[in-house]
Amino acid sequence: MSLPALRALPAWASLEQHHRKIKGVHLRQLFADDPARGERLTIEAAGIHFDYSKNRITDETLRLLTQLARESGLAENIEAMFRGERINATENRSVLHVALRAPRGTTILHDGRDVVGDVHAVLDKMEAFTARVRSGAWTGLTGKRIRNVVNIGIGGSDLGPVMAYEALRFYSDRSLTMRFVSNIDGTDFAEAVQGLDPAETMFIVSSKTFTTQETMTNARTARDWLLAGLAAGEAAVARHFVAVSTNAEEVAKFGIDTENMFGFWDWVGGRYSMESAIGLSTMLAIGPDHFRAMLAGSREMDEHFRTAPFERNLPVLMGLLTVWYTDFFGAETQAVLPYEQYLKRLPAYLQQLTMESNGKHVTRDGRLVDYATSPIYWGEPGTNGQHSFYQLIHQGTRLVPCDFIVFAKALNRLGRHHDILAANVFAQAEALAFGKTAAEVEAEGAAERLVPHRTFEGNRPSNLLLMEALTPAALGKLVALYEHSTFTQGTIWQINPFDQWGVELGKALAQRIVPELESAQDPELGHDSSSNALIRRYRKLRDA
Ligand code: G6Q
Repeated sequence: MSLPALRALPAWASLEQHHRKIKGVHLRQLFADDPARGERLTIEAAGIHFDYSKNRITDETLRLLTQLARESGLAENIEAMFRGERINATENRSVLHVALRAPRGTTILHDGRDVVGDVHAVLDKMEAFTARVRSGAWTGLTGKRIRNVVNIGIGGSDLGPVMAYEALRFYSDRSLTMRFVSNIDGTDFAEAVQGLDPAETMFIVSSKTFTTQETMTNARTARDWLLAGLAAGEAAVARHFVAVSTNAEEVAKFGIDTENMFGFWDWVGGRYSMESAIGLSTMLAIGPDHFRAMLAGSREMDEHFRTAPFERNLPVLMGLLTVWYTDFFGAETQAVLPYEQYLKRLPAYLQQLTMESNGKHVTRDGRLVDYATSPIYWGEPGTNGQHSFYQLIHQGTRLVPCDFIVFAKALNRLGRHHDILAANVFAQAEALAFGKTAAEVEAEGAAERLVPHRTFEGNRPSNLLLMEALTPAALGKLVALYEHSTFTQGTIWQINPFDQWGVELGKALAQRIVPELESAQDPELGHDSSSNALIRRYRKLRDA
């Protein structure tokens, strides 16, 4: 669908005008004007209580933002995705991660084929495999059961599995040791296998393409480590390696029995793949029932996204708020602050999801954008961040919209810990919004010279997501929520969130430089003077 340029949409002009009126209005004022605001500007969606009252918005803002979504064709775009249209036009692919969590018996057609059946066939295969490993029926070459599982993958084949493993560790089988190797830096592999007995170790090589330089280098190192450790021949590979991939040919070449390959499809993008077979390590850790519960959670959010009116649609609202701050307030970043230690890798996971998706400067039809696209996502779990970078959020010169995430029930109930944790998240959202005026500081008896230092301007916006407990389903909901919020943003910005051409240039250059570092003779270098000098110096230092 060809759209008028974003700035030419009527809602955009209205939002610009509206922003001029609202930018000077303080949240203190907005709350004073409407005593019910804190309850009114909330929604319940798929078990998430979403409080967006502490945003610099009025009913008019919401009306205009949802109008922008309509004028941008968001409803049509959502339907196009769910129908399996090739909305990833630059790669001519459908985008069907929603099919990964479609229940058995439902139908989603892709090129005339029902993919839901295929999805469940793979899930069943993963389940059978998981049962064999967890029961000890699957043994390594020497007959010992598998006690260690090492996932080798990078990017979308790593960040989701690591995040999900950490997030759902509470539910994991503690008799299995799970490790993850992604970086080409040999340290990653060396540390991941520290203390592991090769006879009890299984590697999952997770790579959609099975050609990724880092993953294949790590996989070969793993094979050498295993064969040396077991003093065995190639036959050991089939007992200690399985693959998650779409490339059966390369998997077989590596020596992995394709019986032990778990497939997925080109309509699952890397950063949208943690609920496909790429989640095999997750299933091994938490078991099939919990894994399926995670899928059901995502499914609930998918349904909500597809059916709820924009005004009550959680991913749509979150996405639109990000557009509001990015394009109208000039916010450059978005902080994600989970008050849940198990979600410590969520910000890193979301960095890929959001920034690899929407870090683009060209529209779907190839025009340069004249507005800002994805903000920089970042964050750390609370309360740790409070003792470090929150200073900047409270009193710095930048506007940093925050997503706070907290659960009412602790998984590890220890004395007063959880209430103190929750008190802190509520306190932070309140302090950011309302601040502390100079008059209040003075009234507390602060020395006059300290008053400016101790004044908090406030008016710092945040969302607060309150959920009951961090269950597998809750994680599935959060993942789908951010996926669809990202989709909403990409739709408004008229970009394709599903390709990633920007990672190609550096990859290609590295391929060219590797032989220049490895050659025995000093190589002819044809780079710029800086790169040439760095390569020479590196060779010299390395060989000294
Ligand atoms: C994700 C990206 C990227 C990809 C990795 C790994 O959306 O495409 O992060 O997941 O480059 O690719 P393979 O799974 O093919 O090894």
